[in-house]
Amino acid sequence: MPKFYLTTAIDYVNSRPHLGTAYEKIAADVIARYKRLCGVETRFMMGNDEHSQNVFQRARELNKEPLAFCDEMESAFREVWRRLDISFDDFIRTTESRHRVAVTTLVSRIAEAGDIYEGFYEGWYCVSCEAFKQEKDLIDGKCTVHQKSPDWIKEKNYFFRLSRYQERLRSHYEQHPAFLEPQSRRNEILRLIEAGLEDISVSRTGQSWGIPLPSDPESVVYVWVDALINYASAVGYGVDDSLFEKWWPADLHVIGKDITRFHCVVWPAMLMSAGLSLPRQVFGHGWVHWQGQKMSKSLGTVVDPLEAADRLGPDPLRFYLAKEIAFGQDGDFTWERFRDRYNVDLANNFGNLVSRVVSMAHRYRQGRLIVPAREPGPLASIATDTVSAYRRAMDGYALQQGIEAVLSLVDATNEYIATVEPWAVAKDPTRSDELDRQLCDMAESVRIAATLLSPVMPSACREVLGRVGTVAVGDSVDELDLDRDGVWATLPGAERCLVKGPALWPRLEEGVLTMNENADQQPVPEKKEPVSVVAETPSSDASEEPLISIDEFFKVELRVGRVVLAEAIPKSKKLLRLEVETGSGIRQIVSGIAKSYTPESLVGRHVVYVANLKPAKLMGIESNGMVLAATDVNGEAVLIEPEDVPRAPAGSEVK
Ligand code: ME8
Repeated sequence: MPKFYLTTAIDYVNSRPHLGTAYEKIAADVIARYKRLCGVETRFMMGNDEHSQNVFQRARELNKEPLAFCDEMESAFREVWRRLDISFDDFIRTTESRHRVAVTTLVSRIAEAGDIYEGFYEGWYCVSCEAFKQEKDLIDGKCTVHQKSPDWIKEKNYFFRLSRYQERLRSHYEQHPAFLEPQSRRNEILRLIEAGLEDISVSRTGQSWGIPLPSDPESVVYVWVDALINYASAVGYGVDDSLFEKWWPADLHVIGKDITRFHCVVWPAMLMSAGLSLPRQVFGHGWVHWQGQKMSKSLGTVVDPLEAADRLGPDPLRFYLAKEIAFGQDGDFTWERFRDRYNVDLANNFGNLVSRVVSMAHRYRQGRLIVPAREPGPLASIATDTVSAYRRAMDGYALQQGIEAVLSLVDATNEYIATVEPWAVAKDPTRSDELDRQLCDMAESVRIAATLLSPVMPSACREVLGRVGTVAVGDSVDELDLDRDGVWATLPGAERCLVKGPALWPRLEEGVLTMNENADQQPVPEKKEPVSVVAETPSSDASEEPLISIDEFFKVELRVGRVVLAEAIPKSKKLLRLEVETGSGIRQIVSGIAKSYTPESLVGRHVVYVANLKPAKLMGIESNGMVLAATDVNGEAVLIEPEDVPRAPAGSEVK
């Protein structure tokens, strides 16, 4: 069985994860889940980088022992990763003894190779980067990443003969053009190597927080050297030879572009010196930007990933980050864009398709589809091409393109439904076989789309697969296998039971997720309650909802009203403001029927409305009630009107 060892950068724990660090873990998780979907034995490793001065200082500020503080932060990090559904196989902390053994062993091997010597360092050091800086790295005397003035330090240091590896590194890049992706990063690093490498400090003196240098326990190993070795210690280096032999070298290190130099110059040179194989590939992803600059804890420009996941769900967040930020490039996060993409891609597109397919299967076939002996329709070949395009993209870590490929299958399926009009076919009993074929093909298309999107949205796709009758709801997507499940199923006679459920991604109205750009950079939700859902797509029958008693039903006061005024609400595509004559006065109701009715067509019409609903504000306008409408197969609203208006004028009770 092929295998794949994948790592992310290990995080400094001086503060909690933010959306930028979470982006990296989500992207790596999509890759890990994709590999597993392809049947590859995968080891996905994450962890915490604890021997940083920042961590030590933060613990002191909080009056805590550094290790106790790191223990607390481990729980906080694990909780965030759990809530974002990150499927790491192991989690390493640099204060663990397995790591200490690995660092001691590897640094000793480098020393034995004659590559460590004693010297003296006088120069700049940026604690936020944990990096020695040269004048040329600073702008206006400040570190360009953290915009802070570095410290001037003078201390005894041990140096690593990095310069000795310049030629070997250059030839490694030549022989392994894919060692560092994307290509722009590779060019940057090659220029750096060709400009000449200087030896680097690998120890710090006068510090107690760290792993003692084997040759001089008065010094500690420089935190970056310590941290890089985690990739080896996580698979047993120096502790468990058979584990190490099985997994080393790593297939892919996923890291941010700011730390490529450490991973693509220092780390390979350390491995060369210690006589170990080099990782097969390093991918330097871009930054998540917030208001035009890198989201960063030291700059204080962060969004809490749990806040984002709580708003719309972890799957929509994973989807947004993987689709909207091309892997390898920088990309923006804004609350407005997050909401808009959610509405367009998930609520209106994929979610709506799932609802329509399930709804039609129930309307025309009681939810039970039997694959007919007829040839599959045009969706079969589109789906097959989609699977190939998806594989090509995902194999090259073009996550965005992989997702786009699946969305094009979703679009094609929506278009197919609009073209073949199953509702018209259903009216003709002689075309029953044709309808069976159409329903099966649509369901099959949704199944393939959900299978392919499962690495991105594991829990939502499990739900979708359950609804189209392929995975018992509750089963995990971990059992999926792309070779088997990414193939269009054509077995005549096979049965599939589709399951109804509530809207997967209820559409959000404008204003539900807004951001006060000038406030303390935290989202300002208008309300925490369920978001306003208008013109819901057809979903479940009353028979599937929990039953209510007649007394409960009578609590709802339904009345006939007559629309006397209707007007559009600025900036809302869905809402109309209605004034409704109730028999005893005029009442203002905001209704989500703008897509189905023009304001003019409503004036003078009789409607049924809920009269005892608590007032609510929609787009800042108070609504005193709710107009009732059915939804047709396309999700359009169809108003409920009394059949005989003169006998049931405005004010009449409806039971
Ligand atoms: O660098 N967008 O830890 P860290 C995207 N401990 N990625 C971002 C980001 C943003 N706005 N901000 C940070 C460290 N990252 C070291 C790594 S590995 C041996 C040691 C990425 O907590 C960053 O590039 O500062 C890095 O890959 C990861 O988050 C952890 O950053």
